Amino acid sequence: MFDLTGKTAWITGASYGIGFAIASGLAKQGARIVFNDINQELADKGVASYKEAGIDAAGYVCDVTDEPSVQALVQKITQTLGGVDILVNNAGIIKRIPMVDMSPEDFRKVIDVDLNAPFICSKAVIPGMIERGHGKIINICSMMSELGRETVSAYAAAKGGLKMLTKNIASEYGEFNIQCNGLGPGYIETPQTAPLRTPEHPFNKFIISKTPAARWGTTDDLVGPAVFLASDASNFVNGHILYVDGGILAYIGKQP
Ligand code: NAP
Ligand code: GCO
Repeated sequence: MFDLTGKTAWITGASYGIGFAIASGLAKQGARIVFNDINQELADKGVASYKEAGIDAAGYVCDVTDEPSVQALVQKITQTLGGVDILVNNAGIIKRIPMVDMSPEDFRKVIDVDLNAPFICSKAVIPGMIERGHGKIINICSMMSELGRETVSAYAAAKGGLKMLTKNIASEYGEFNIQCNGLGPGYIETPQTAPLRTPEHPFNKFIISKTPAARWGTTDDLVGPAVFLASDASNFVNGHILYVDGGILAYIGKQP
């Protein structure tokens, strides 16, 4: 039930980081991989990285906030590979700025990539999924889908919205055998969190004290849960946010 042979998976923003790890895991289960990045250099680098991992991934340049280019990419995937069976809305940015110092432009930019883009990409693939009678959409949520913290107001608003978009897609399209779920990573070692993981950064120790597993997550920790949500094993799981956080959301934190 975890076999993805014959399925086409499109993972957005997956030249590296969490998207790359999830795509690699889906490929190991037999899925054909398509990914996009915002510029050619990164897309080329991504193709080379997948090749190194023995994966023949198709990489395209596409800004997920731009509906015409998203629609064009989905059309190309449909013409060449028969359509998108699994969509992982992974592309995302964060801007860590105290809210009162944040410009509306910066706030909008985060909402655009982290919330509007998953709407645009899901809207582009759902008609084909309805036609083919099945589909999986996995939205990469966050601890910030549930919790707030200083300087990440836009990101938390986006990821909170993404949780509800996930539930709404599940509600609106479940009858067409489309399952839409969220994957909520805890704090994971990727370029996005690199600024928080320098040895002298107080956040480093803080997160370890807030995580029962007493460690940062790795992208490998996310692969099994992603395969589950992408496969027949989760055909009756819909509108669920699967947190992969080492227990952060269950824990008050180690007393100092
Ligand atoms: P990352 O290392 O910053 O990678 C993000 C990827 O998204 C990059 O490839 C980036 O491409 C791409 N991207 C950004 N804007 C894009 C756009 N407009 N169009 C297409 N691609 C775009 O981030 P990550 O840590 O792997 O995170 C991936 C996802 O997991 C994000 O949604 C993030 O919010 C979420 N997440 C991360 C953590 C964590 O601890 N790392 C935890 C929970 C959730 P460029 O390099 O060209 O910008
Ligand atoms: C931050 C981090 C987090 C992680 C992740 C947690 O500044 O708090 O970047 O937002 O990226 O989303 O689940």
